[in-house]
Amino acid sequence: MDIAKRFENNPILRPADIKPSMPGMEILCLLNPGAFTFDNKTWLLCRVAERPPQKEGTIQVPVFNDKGETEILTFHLSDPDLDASDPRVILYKGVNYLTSLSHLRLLCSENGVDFYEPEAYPPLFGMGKLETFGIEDCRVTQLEGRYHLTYTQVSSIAVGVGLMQTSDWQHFDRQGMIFPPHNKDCAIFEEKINGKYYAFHRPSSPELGGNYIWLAESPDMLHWGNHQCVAITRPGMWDNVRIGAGAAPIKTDKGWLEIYHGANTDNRYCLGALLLDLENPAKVIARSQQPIMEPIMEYEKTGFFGNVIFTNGHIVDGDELTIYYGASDEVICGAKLSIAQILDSLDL
Ligand code: MAN
Repeated sequence: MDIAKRFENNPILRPADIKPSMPGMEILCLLNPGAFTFDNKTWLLCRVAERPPQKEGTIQVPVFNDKGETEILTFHLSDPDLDASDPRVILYKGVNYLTSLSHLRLLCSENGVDFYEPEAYPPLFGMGKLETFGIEDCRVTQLEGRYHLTYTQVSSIAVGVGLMQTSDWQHFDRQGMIFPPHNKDCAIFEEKINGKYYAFHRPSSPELGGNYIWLAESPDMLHWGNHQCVAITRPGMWDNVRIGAGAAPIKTDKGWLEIYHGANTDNRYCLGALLLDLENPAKVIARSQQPIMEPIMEYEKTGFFGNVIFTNGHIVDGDELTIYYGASDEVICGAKLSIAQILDSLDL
């Protein structure tokens, strides 16, 4: 059952609301923001997906080259070697390219609903060989006086998880890849457990196994071990093909509450919840049978890639959980949920 109360003015951010990062680019999608509080404001670290204006009969694909400059590759739609059936990714002669290049943009708000781009905080772009196809879907964890950013690093050779750390949102320590390919959807817990850092991550296995949620622990956030699988996809259900963690789990009396996304065979993305033991988060106490939020509004059903609700950022205030999410892979929306109601829905 959908128990989310959507913001009345959804979508709160659309591609036209911000400027492209450079001349010659247009913003195709604004999506999947990390969320955090800083300087008494609510902030979103939004994924901005850009591409050059398209010329008829072709697909123009942007990539970062070795020098960190944006280069445009052109593919002809009539080329028999081109598979352009997915709007997000094309396949040419056995090689995948993304149709857009994502960077991360900081926006802030006094009321959590009306967001603007402050001048003093520059965008974050991909850097180096492992980010030539951009950076995406950043989770922001507040811990020990710093912000820890876990995001998807995309390049022609890999999709993995990178870590950046900051305390002022002006200077960033780029720590490189912490979970090697194929991996994404990483969220670091906002508290240590028995002296160790914990994180969810989502390795993908093309043969045995699948797209499951895993848990790892670390002494320093750079070296992760004791990997354990905590949740797998469920045949015949709404999350039967792909699942992945959202933002950092919420600490409740009943356990760690994690909001996750699940996709089915039709690529329909819904949200559900997992409840994990406070002392041993590898132990699952409960899991949503039905989604707690699913694409039902027009802006969630149609867009760049329709029928998608994807979250990787939220703000907790007592029982009130404000989720920020990407809808239809194109716009950013907000919704409020009651944590008690989510726990009730788990039939504990
Ligand atoms: C998938 C989708 C895209 C994303 C790529 C790379 O194809 O989630 O939106 O850009 O993976 O992460």
